[in-house]
Amino acid sequence: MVDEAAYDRRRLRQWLSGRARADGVARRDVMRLLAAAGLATGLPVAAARGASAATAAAGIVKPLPEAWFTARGTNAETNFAALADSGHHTPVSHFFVRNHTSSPQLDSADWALKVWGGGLEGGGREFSLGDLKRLPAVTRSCVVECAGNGRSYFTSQQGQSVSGTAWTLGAIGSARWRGARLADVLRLAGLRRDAVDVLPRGLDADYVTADGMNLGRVRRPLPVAKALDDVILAYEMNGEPLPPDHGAPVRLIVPAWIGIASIKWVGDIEVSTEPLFSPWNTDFYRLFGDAYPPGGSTPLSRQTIKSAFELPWNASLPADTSHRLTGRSWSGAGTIARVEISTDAGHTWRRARLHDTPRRADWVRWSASWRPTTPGPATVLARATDTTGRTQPAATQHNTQGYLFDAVVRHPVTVV
Ligand SMILES: Nc1nc2c(c(=O)[nH]1)N[C@H]1C(S)=C(S)[C@@H](COP(=O)(O)O)O[C@H]1N2
Ligand SMILES: [Mo]
Repeated sequence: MVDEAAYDRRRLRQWLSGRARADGVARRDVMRLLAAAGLATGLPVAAARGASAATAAAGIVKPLPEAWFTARGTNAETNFAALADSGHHTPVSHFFVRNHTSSPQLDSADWALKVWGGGLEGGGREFSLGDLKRLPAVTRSCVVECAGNGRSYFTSQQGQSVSGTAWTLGAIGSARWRGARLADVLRLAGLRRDAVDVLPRGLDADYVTADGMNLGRVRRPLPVAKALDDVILAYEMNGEPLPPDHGAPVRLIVPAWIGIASIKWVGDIEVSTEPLFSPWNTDFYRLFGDAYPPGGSTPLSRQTIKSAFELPWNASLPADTSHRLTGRSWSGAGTIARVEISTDAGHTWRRARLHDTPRRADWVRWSASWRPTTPGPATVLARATDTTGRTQPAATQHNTQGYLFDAVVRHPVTVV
């Protein structure tokens, strides 16, 4: 970018328009904000957006074409319909982004991971990217999925109010991650036998809540047992160096756990012989509400079970034509055992055909054919069951922050 000032102005405009749509800020407020920032002289927000056919989310580096993404504030949701003809893994170009602030662009030559704390023998250790690459590399295919994925259905399907980003089902992606084992790094750093928690922390900016509280850098404790099991310090995604929006140069990948565990742009890891806390395991990422204790549930760890059609919301499907309905299902507990489809709002169900060998912490693609006959509105449903015997229910127990929605989503279509 040659003209840095112009770039900054464009970014701020994008940020304002993204925020406007995410928060329902009236256009007049956006214009007031723009005026305050001295930017109201240029294009109106809507025109700036239309011109590029890209959607704007503050602080995201990669392009966000409207066909592939829905911007939600500082985040970008993958449109499931855009995955219809892609392979098992989500291309980096289509992978959802969930940022508390914005993607920092770090220089990997300057980057180092500091491992420190009372849970280590000795004074800790630093690892450069080269150091990590010299350790045995592991490759793992798994999803990263936000704990709030599907949150909007608490409201649209169950009539309940919840706080947080109103995701549909696209706050998930699957990739082939490659990196060093966190277990190897912790052992080289002198992990003590009585260590209980590790606390990875991102190098992105401090997170300041809507009401102005600075919560510091994004960080969430992880029990040592999980850290030693299958966690990766990933430096590659789908065979390429990790891109800026997904945590370059190095992020954690914590298979089967909620997305917040997979800290991006990791800069340091505290190791402790005492349980550790941060707002991300005390206030956020616990279940609060009528069905839960006053202090909330225990901190969330594993993801739940979900299914999604690769079909636009309110898709039009011609009658008396055979359609191949496709989609994906996943579970944080077992692997997917079966997927059932209903094209009559849940009265009758039939098995979908699976197109991947179900694997732990990853999704499976599936398909089912449907030849609708009667024009008019219809509802299609997909319901997965995993190998622990868990089946997606008709409704999810409410929690105030709208985490872990697992109910069958009622997907409207119109037969024409
Ligand atoms: N440092 C840092 N790590 C982070 C986040 C963040 O904002 N900062 N967001 C978390 C959340 S809530 C999710 S769901 C995943 C999203 O990963 P992605 O943006 O690569 O899809 O990253 C997690 N790691
Ligand atoms: Mo998340």
